[in-house]
Amino acid sequence: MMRAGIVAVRTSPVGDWLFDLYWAMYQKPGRSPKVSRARYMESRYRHIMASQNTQLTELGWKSFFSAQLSDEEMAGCLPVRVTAVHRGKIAVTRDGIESLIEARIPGADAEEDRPAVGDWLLLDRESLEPVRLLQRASLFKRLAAGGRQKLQVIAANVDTLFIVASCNQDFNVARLERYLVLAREVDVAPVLVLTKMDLTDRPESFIEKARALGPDLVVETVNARDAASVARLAKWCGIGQTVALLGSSGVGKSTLVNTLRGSDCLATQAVREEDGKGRHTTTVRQMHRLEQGGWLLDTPGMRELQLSEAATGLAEVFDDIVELALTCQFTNCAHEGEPGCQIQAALKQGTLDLARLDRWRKLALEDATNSATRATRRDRADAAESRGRAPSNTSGKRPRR
Ligand SMILES: Nc1nc2c(ncn2[C@@H]2O[C@H](COP(=O)(O)OP(=O)(O)O)[C@@H](O)[C@H]2O)c(=O)[nH]1
Ligand SMILES: [Mg+2]
Ligand SMILES: [Zn+2]
Repeated sequence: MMRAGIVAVRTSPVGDWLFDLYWAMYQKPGRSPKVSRARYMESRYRHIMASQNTQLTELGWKSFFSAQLSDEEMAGCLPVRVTAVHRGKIAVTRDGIESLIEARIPGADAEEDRPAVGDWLLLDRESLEPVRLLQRASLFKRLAAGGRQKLQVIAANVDTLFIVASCNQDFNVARLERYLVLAREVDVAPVLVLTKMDLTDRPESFIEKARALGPDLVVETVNARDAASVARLAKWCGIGQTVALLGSSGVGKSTLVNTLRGSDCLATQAVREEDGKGRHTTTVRQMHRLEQGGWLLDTPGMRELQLSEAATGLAEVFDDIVELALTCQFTNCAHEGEPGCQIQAALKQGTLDLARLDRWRKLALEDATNSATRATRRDRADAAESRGRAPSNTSGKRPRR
């Protein structure tokens, strides 16, 4: 306790200053200190730790992260949050102070180990050099554009995902399903935010389509330009809460950030009237602090993302289809006319929508293809080794027992 107390006092410039002043006053000959050095140190320690803890909590610090620190790290390291990612540099925040540091972390060369916005990073207290990234509570990543299947980290430690869509011709069920799969896969609670309710006579028709995406899905309809309307999103933006925004260009993500922040810090874009689409304006990945204590994260680069290794998310968003498939007569049923296919039966009965089945097929195929490519790249050695093993039976149909 005391050792840590000294560390805490010594590393705070104000603590150092107060400490020196205190000792200068009480070390004068003839004056006896009213409190012992130990008690002084302890009260300073308590005060500093308490204020540090509140500041960390405001940044989103949780027991999930503190539990990862060893005793040595507890004494020798400072946790900071990565609040912006620039080219080669990252902005880290602590105690309300933001500083730009090198993005390179020693020994962390894999793409997935690079700092993403939202990450918690340990710095050495003395040198302020990065020590290590803490394990993430959630991580959004994507395959970088181009055929190389390179992984890119987008955002870490997100509590809620605002999936943003607008009440106009841009509203696209397939795209929303894709975003939902992603949220479920990463295990981040999704909220579907329908913007531009002020521009439509029939917001109900969009709400209805949105609700059809899942029985438990939270749907909120707003005018993103109106603070009173956007206030209904406040419950996800409390102290220390991190909310990421995801949605096509022009749906109102930056507008939401600005309205929630009560400032015009982000450039929004004029929408082309004829097709409702906007141009891309957001480029840096950054966390924006809200008055009510939460953090908003605009995430360029996530909207065009491909699914990869998202089988769990797919199964959750399309649980109706997956449940049917589990009761098909053949375990490897392709649902294309095999006897005893429950999916075909549901289509005939009208309990399953063909369009929804097609969207599921498309996403499942995309996921399978990307996952396979990545697996191949990741484990070439293993793949080479397993080529020697007997191939699995893929020809005949396998009846369910
Ligand atoms: N009337 C109205 N306009 C909106 C709403 N949300 C966004 N806009 C406008 O739509 C355009 C695109 O918004 P923007 O926030 O830049 O979209 P982003 O690409 O998702 O960040 C801007 O001109 C906004 O003013 C809304 O709820 N109602
Ligand atoms: Mg924007
Ligand atoms: Zn089937």
